[in-house]
Amino acid sequence: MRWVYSPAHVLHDPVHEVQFGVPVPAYEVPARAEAIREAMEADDSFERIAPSEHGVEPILRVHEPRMVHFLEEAWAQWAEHHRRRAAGPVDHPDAPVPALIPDSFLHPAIREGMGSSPEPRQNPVARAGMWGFETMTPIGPGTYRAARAAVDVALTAADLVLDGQPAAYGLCRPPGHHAPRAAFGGYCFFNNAAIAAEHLAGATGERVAILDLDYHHGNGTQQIFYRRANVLYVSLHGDPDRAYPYFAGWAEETGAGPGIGATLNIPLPEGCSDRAYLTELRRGLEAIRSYRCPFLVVSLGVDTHREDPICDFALTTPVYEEIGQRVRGLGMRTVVLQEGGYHLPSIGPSVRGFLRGVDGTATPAPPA
Ligand code: Q9C
Ligand code: ZN
Repeated sequence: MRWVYSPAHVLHDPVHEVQFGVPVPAYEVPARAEAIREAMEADDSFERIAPSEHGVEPILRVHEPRMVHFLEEAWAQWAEHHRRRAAGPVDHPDAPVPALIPDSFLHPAIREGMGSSPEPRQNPVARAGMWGFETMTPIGPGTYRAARAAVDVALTAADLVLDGQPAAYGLCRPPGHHAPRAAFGGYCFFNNAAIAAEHLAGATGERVAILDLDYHHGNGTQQIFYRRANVLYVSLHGDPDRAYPYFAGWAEETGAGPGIGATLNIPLPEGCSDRAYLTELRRGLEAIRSYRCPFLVVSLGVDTHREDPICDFALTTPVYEEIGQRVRGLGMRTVVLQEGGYHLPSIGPSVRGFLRGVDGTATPAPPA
């Protein structure tokens, strides 16, 4: 299988994220993608490809242009804002500029019954609070370039499949599935999977299915396609009654308007085992089969692993191969894109195992 990687991901290098109001070491770090790269490069059945530049247009087909514009200029505006404040009595004028993390959000209740507020333009903290939805996704000096490169990785993987490869993998970093049309958050800036799905649909006129296997519900992807009949969204994830992103992912959410029936959520309990996961996966794959379309985008998060530090499922490394084989059984043209996975020692083998399953090169089971 061919797979796509850009070294530009290292430009997004957050030090801290803010959880429950407290700065903790960032989980979504460059070492994640490097661990996956190393596992892939140790396996001769994979061939690494560099991404090609696709420009900003495919992003604008999915995302609010004002948000894209904000992300493009956020760091420069924040650095300037910080320098001006630091010139006061508190800090040294050339104190290092910390990452931009919003502290105040445009909660819908603030403006209830009053119409919308104008977009803030002066203060980068206000802008971040308009376009961001939480405090775990810092913006640093290279964040925009890394996020743009992740989209190029996704689109290049989609192009490989459009050009006839049965499957391809894009090692996207930062991930994407939490970003809805008009916000960033959940370690995500641009929704790589949604942009790839739109690219496949636009290039062929065919319908596209998305299978989201990340531990977290892909609220962004669901939102982008919620009213669309030509993109099916299927997700297995930690039940939002206990798990981030808390405000989407219930089984009762099945789409709206023309998209009714084109969203399927499968929320799962704490401690979900290999066996329970495979049983529930069957329902997801059945829905994709019934949808009858040629293309599949997989949002592959391996934060379902039992060792993952921020999640609570109990999957073991070997099951990812089995999951990949079952996805292969759909017989669809498949673009696999990286989402989460935070346990550095297991993410490489888990991702590689899944891809070997999809590719039909999985290691044979030991004799019984
Ligand atoms: N205290 C992805 O896996 N932290 N994003 C949740 C809440 C944010 C995960 C913990 C998790 C974002 C792509
Ligand atoms: Zn996740």
